[in-house]
Amino acid sequence: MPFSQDFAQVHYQSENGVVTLTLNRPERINSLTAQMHADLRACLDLAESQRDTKVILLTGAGKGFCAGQDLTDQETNTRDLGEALEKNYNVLVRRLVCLPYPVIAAVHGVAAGAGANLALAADLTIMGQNAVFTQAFIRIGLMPDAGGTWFLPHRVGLQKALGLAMTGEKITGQEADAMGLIWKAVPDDQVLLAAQALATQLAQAPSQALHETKQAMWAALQQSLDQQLDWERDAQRRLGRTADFSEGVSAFLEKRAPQFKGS
Ligand code: T3D
Repeated sequence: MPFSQDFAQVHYQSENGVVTLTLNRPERINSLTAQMHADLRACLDLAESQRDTKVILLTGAGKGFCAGQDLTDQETNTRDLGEALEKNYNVLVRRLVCLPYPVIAAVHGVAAGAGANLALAADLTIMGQNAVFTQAFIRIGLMPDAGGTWFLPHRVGLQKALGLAMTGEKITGQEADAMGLIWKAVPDDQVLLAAQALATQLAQAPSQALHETKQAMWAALQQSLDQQLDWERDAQRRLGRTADFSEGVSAFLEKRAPQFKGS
């Protein structure tokens, strides 16, 4: 059953296993506030409490995905930014990466600062070809946060990572795609459609295999080949005992589409 709920700054919608979280402060390009972080936590709690959740799709209302931290926050210049990261951004990034299902970010218009790194915390990031990605931090005297200093060098290598972070240069979705920063750039007017199509595809895929794939890939960024080979052995052993594996093989042999059930 389709379900939707409006939180103060995030819209929650769930349909056919796809939970869409729409950042909803379009007048400030969905810049992040403490309230928005609280809403995102509540939305993820809700998604995780629903047994049929298969995929999380992150998007933004209005002209852009997310402009990072809300700089109109009265206390921005005086508060302890480390505490703000620990309480909000670090919690969010860690949670997205650890969720047992794929997270897709649909980036249209602009993704700046922590908004750009929120997009990178997704497992798969889709951007509009002309959408703008910028590590805007340096322009206000900060360094990348929300995982940026980790995501960037892992995705594009040290040189490009340092260039993006030290200059804050705006790159397009097309450039981000070419340098391997994102999964795919698509025509600007098709970002949400493409992300929804991908989410629907993944919602119908064998969910345990997706979960094991996600965990193994993230783990690989910190492990040796030797450790990964052991990891793959154990995970594939688990998957080999699932009903979805039997169904996949049967469907192949019977030349029909598989019907995966997540078991
Ligand atoms: O503080 C902590 O907790 C530490 C964590 C920090 C993490 C960070 O994210 S630091 C980086 C913060 N973000 C930025 O520095 C980006 C600031 N915004 C921009 O550079 C530009 O707005 C954009 C490149 C994102 C988009 O430009 P454009 O020309 O498309 O739109 P605009 O006209 O600049 O923005 C539209 C409105 O949104 C405008 O308001 P107005 O003039 O119509 O009343 C603008 O002020 C507002 N807006 C945009 N970004 C933010 C914002 N308001 C508050 N905070 C923002 N980050």
